[in-house]
Amino acid sequence: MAHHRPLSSIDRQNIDDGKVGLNTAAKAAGKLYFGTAVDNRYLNTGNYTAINSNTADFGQITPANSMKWESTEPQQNKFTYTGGDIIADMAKKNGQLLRCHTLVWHSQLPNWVKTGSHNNATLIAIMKNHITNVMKHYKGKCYAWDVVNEAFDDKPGNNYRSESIFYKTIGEAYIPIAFAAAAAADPDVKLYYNDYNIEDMNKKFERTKTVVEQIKAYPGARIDGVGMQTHLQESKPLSEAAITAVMNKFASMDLDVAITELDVRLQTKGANAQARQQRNSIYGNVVRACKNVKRCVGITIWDFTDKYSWVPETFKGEGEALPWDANLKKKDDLYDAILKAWGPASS
Ligand code: 9MR
Repeated sequence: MAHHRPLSSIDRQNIDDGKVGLNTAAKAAGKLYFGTAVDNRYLNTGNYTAINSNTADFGQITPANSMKWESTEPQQNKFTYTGGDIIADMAKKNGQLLRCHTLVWHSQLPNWVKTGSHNNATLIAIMKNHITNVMKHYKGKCYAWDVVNEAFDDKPGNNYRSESIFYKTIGEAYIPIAFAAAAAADPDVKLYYNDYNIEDMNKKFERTKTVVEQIKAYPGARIDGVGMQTHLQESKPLSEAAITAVMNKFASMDLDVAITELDVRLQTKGANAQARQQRNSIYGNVVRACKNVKRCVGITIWDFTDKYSWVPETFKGEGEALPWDANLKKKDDLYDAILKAWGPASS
């Protein structure tokens, strides 16, 4: 008979044996995967690859950097897929799904795109050429593509990012145009809009909703899902109900949702058990929200170890955002919180 209970010593034994993990638990809850970002830079260090290749924990991977424009088309029309191919091959070898990230973003662009002199027509052609080439190269290998990433800024009003070369040159039409090019390049892969602060109804949610409507109305364009990056802070908890509500809104627009870059950071100096407990419970809220909503396909954490997290590099004094610590040791408390939130794997 089905029953809910805390992790027992038998569960613990199964975890240690690698039989039960974050991914197997997600699948038991009806999801496609639990996954992690992986960065080419760290593949041959320590047991990094052994951990990210353990499919009990990770049934999906995302390249953290190597499919971005500066890596795939560093010079105009000269495509280089070395790093991305390594990740794609690893996913295939491990039997993991691959989320491909990302085609059109204002950041990590080569200079020829960022500071080149373009007009509307030339930049549209450049963008379409990039999308078409990269997507054709990875055809059949990606479960999903983040077609456009982070189109809106963080200032009050969350307007289109004025620093984006695409917005500056093409205007807001660049987004539906990109989705039309992506739909033409590969009819099978899932096409996503991906952003942060959209998991909070009070922030970029409305903007995202509008952009989805524009994409859907544009001839030839297709959008299958919204990627909620979900870079959260221990000091700003988001409830299960709040995240569930946002997911349900996207689902009601006939979209899949995916948690694409989950981490929950805290102030590391003086961090105590209470702060870590709060972080763990926010992770639990995200997992339960995904469990609640049928159209939520899965969750990806943005790398699995604090050692290689983007957080300390970006936010001074913050960290401890991931389930493996800086020595690549599993944090039992956070790991178990995620596992429990998925619910018992059997019974
Ligand atoms: O994890 C990535 C890090 O290694 C890069 O230095 C950084 C550069 O902007 O990008 C990081 O990944 C970002 C992702 O592509 C988009 N959402 C925010 C992520 C964290 O910055």
